[in-house]
Amino acid sequence: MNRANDIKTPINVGKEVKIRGWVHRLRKQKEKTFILIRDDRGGVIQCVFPTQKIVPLTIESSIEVTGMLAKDDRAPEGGYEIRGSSLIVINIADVDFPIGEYQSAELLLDYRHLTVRTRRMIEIAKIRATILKFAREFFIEDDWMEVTPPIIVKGAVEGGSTLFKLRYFDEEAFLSQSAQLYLEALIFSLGPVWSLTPSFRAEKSRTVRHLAEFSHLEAEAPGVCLNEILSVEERLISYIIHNTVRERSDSLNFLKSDVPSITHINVPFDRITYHHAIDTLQSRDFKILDARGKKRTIDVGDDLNIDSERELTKSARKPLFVTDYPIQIKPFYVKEDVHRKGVGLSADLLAPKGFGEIASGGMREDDILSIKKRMKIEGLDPLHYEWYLDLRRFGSVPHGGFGLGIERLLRWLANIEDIKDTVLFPRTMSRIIP
Ligand code: AMO
Repeated sequence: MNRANDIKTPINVGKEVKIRGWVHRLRKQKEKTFILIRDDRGGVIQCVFPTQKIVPLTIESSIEVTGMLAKDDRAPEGGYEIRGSSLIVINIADVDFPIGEYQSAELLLDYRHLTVRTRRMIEIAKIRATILKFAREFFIEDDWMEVTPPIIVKGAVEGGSTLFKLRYFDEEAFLSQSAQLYLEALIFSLGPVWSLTPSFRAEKSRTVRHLAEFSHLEAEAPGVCLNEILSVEERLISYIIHNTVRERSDSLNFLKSDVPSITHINVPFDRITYHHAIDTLQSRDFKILDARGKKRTIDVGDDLNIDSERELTKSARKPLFVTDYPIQIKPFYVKEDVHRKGVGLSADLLAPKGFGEIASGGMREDDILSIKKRMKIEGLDPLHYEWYLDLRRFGSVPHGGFGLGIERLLRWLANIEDIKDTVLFPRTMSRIIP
């Protein structure tokens, strides 16, 4: 079946064309009825019928139209229209289609199963699919093996407070927060590996960049150093964004993304140390809230949060790696620099223009005693991680990797304020339907 954008070309003018789709807009005049028909990829074309010849129609009814293609500059979306000769109704929609032009964000989320038919969501879905396509292409070309780690797991990776518990037969299990530990197990026999899985975080905070379920792209490689990991991250992201801009410029422009500035991003990305970041924030008198909700100046030892990352990147032009975090604010698996006690060999990657963290990665600790000690500090029971500790007992090698949040990348690239709009069916603390 033809799609609107394939039909709308000069060679089809004067020829009979056929299209199947949904009534996107409907305008009835005394003589003529104008139907804007939307195909199954969101393309639209105007169809015109004599009003007395047309059956009563409603928004979102599914129809099949046949007619002659004509060029008419008054026609929306490209100046072509179909002068209809036959109209078959496949399904007449109820009269009260709930999505119109001006709806609250909450209502649009309540009706997300129907909102996915709006132009905005269609363009977002296209960009998302393109990002995933080029991510996979990058790894294939760079000789990484794709693997499929489990989603139901027994242990935390990113701290116990954001674990989703579930009943697994007669025992307790969790939804995976990160595939990292499993990827670490695979590098000994499969070399550089990567995966794309849903990760789950029981995030209690409502922010514009946290979801309870997100698409997590993770990679892990043996025999690498921190610089090599960061280089893979920047090459991957650069490959994704340049190809996505090339293939989806219309969608990005529709969403008012800053395409020219993204086009100018190249590797290497910028880098600052954690201490430099704190100095910068202090010089701007940047305040954070303490545990009692009182404002105080940010200090060494504080983690960077959504506000501090926004402040650091609000005028940045390219992504920024923050390196050399104090080891105590990083998870148990982050390797401590043997030459600089207390410094973690890891880095967070912050997107420019205030969008903040999109990826995080680094070298993995290979000293088994140190891992066990830090697990205990984090309240994790090393007994649950015996299999992981085996990786340090049997032929451990220096290794590292990273995790990239697809929704965070899409949010930055497509200039989307709320991360809920980067997913077709978002999961948050207050939303599990539809
Ligand atoms: P981290 O917890 O920083 O690190 O997660 C990696 C990346 O995943 C994305 N992300 C999220 N996206 C949406 N909603 C959330 N609630 C959410 N939480 C995280 C972010 C983040 O940068 N295993 C380590 C990574 C590693 O060292 O390999 C990890 O999961 O983009």
